Amino acid sequence: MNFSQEPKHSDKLHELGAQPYNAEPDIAELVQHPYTPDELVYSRNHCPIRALDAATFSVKVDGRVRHERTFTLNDLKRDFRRKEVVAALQCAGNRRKTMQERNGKEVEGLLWGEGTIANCKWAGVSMRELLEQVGAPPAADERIRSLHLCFASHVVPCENDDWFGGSIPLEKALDEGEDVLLAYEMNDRPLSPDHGFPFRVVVPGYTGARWVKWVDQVTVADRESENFYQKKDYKVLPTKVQTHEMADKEDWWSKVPALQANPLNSAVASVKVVRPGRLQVKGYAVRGSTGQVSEVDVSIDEGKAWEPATIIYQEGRWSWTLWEAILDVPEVSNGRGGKVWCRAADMAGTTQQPDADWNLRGVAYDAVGERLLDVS
Ligand SMILES: Nc1nc2c(c(=O)[nH]1)N[C@H]1C(S)=C(S)[C@@H](COP(=O)(O)O)O[C@H]1N2
Ligand SMILES: [Mo]
Repeated sequence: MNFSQEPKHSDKLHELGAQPYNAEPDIAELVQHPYTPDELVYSRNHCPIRALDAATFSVKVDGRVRHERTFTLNDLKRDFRRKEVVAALQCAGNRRKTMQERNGKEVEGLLWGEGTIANCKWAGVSMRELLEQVGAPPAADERIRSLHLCFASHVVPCENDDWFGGSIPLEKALDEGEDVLLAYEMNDRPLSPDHGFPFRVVVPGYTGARWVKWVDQVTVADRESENFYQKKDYKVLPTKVQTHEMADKEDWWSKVPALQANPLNSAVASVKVVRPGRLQVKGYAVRGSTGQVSEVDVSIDEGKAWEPATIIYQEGRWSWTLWEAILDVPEVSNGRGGKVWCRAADMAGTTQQPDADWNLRGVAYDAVGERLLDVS
């Protein structure tokens, strides 16, 4: 494998860590674009980023398949059609800082704001077609219900494990309508090294940790991935688990299932004075496991009264939702400030709740959005 120097990162992102590189955009800027431009896509890494050589880098598809095979980028492009999907990528740690602030209790992990989300057009190979090619059990086979599809990247050691990996139920990968991809493009361009060049996994609706970058192995397996980031991280531990020591000692990691689908969520991204006392508020919402976002409401009285925001962008099953609302708030122009809240609901009738429980790792925070009407 050929490594070149560390790639250059976008100067539009705020860095939370340099090594490994972790950075997120300003959300007021983020919601200006339905498709997140590459330079505003957050970067989340548990390992150093390497620029790989696409001519030699390959992914092996193995496990419970009839004939395992190895593919380079050229093989994937030659042997399969190109499938596109618009989907929001989101880190489980999105809104972690908000969880810490609202619950008044420290969480463990990088204090991400609300910008670890990106809505992109992904393109690559349908995971179902790839699996069919190597003779994985077909979707109609009852046995697939208990099988998993494991993804691994052995390119470089991570913070808590020698490699990075994660898994999803095989059933999800074999369902063409779930749109799982082995992707080689983001926004109609080859993936950048930061985002997984030459290829990464795309799992619409699931937490970012399963979207394994620089993936070099895809395995049909009886068990979920053994990787640290599947088994000992990215889990919503019960609130009573207050310390990492307790989580380890009482083995909470094996009692709690891996986080897969993202929760229904929303955030207020910007507040702009249109004229004195009249504000334009913008934000995003993102679907959870029960369906696409159908409505976003805003409130200026802590959720006693809600009024509908206007949805200005949504596309297909997996995109994020952009919304805006015009609010008449005379007090604000008199210098009294205030707050605005936002709340998303989905097609199945699921609605975001006012509060969400604290969890040790600060993952999947999904209480209603909140922002100061700070217009000074
Ligand atoms: N190989 C590898 N893949 C990875 C990670 C990683 O550290 N290494 N981070 C994961 C996590 S936690 C997230 S949220 C997404 C972030 O993708 P991005 O950096 O393209 O935004 O990639 C996932 N895939
Ligand atoms: Mo993540």
